[in-house]
Amino acid sequence: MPSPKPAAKPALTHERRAELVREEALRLGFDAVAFAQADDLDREYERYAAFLERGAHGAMAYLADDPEARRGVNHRRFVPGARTVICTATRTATEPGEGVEALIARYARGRDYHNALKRKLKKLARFVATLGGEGEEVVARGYVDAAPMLERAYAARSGLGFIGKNGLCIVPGLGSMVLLGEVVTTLPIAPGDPLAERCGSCTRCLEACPTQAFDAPWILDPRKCVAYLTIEHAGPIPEALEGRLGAHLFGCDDCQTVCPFNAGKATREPLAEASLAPLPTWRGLTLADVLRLDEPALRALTEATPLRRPGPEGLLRNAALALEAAGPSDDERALLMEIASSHASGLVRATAARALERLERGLAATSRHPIG
Ligand code: B12
Repeated sequence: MPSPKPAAKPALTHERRAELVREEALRLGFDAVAFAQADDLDREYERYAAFLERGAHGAMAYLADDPEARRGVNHRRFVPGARTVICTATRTATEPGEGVEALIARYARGRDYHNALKRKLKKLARFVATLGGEGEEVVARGYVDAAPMLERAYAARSGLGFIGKNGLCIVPGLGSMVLLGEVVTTLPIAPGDPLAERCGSCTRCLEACPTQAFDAPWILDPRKCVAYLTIEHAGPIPEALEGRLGAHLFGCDDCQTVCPFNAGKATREPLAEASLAPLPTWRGLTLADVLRLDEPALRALTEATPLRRPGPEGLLRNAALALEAAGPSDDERALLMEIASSHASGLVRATAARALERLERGLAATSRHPIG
């Protein structure tokens, strides 16, 4: 007798898939998840094209490479037949921090997030690939940060959060101190609805920016943004901005710390993604300690963290400017003088010399971040 045919695997509804993926994403340690259709971007792409047209990408040449990829064609190159973008948010540190830690953007106080998030997105993609119906081959692939994808645009379409006037994706209940990551898949999943923008008449983020980097609400000029200048920009900081960065060693959260949606979110509770927890190293250091470190020591200290990106010279340049903004003690001034006259790096020497000159002329901008 022929054996009975196994019953065909019934296809899950798109809504059920959304429930299952949400459960799995939260189990894997993502803090929020939502679903967008993998459609091409239209108005968001136009904003991005205008951004390139203005030259706002500055030295971030990779943003201008293959611009079409950011319209959405990238998904179809790597995930032909893509139907859904699964958008995730992962909470970063939120607390003000101590010592030099307070001068490092919260997302960067732990280990480099790219590897940890990629691993988890891969796991989520593997799970998504099991949700197809009978004979339905599902392709799913993870993306985080570096891929040519307008991550905030899909996050907004999915309803994961809304884009605030500071340009950041604000997730209800979590705020904006989150990192985004996506799984693009051929699996159709019930999409979410975009959220209404909730900034109202508030403009605190625009006013708090130390370099006035917003041309208008939602429109950041990265070339003036402290995050760009301290992380992406090599060489001397442009003259008009050099004395205005405030006390920041790496990145800047000023447009987030003043945001009412982040109020009350500062907590030392363990993060779902443990690798983002602040490394204790930074807490025990002062800017003067950092300025006394040589290249090998700085490389060792920043190993496997986002602070690797600007390199030792870039970090020392930032540290000299942060010390200027923090208001140096007599000993710290003496250290700046020593650096200005004898540091091995010409960039660091010249930056310290200009910082001292501004201090002498009483031009240093006072810090928004007293170190303590
Ligand atoms: C390049 C880059 C930067 C550059 C340029 C930032 C910029 N605004 O373009 C610099 C170095 C300055 C930077 C800084 C920061 N970055 Co960054 N960055 C990126 C990256 C790699 C690409 C962004 C990009 O394509 N920019 C081009 C512009 C045109 O695209 P867009 O910003 O997505 O465009 C949106 C806005 O223009 C907005 N918009 C424009 N006009 C209007 C008008 C209206 C009415 C509305 C509603 C929206 C709107 O809509 C667009 C689509 O959503 C993304 C990762 C990624 N692949 O997306 C991370 C990313 C945006 N960065 C991130 C972070 C955390 C930061 C910092 C907070 C880091 C820090 N603490 O120092 C700061 C925040 C600065 C800020 N206020 O935006 C996170 C943001 C998470 C979030 N909650 O939104 C991302 C998504 C990385 C990640 N995977 O998590 N970043």
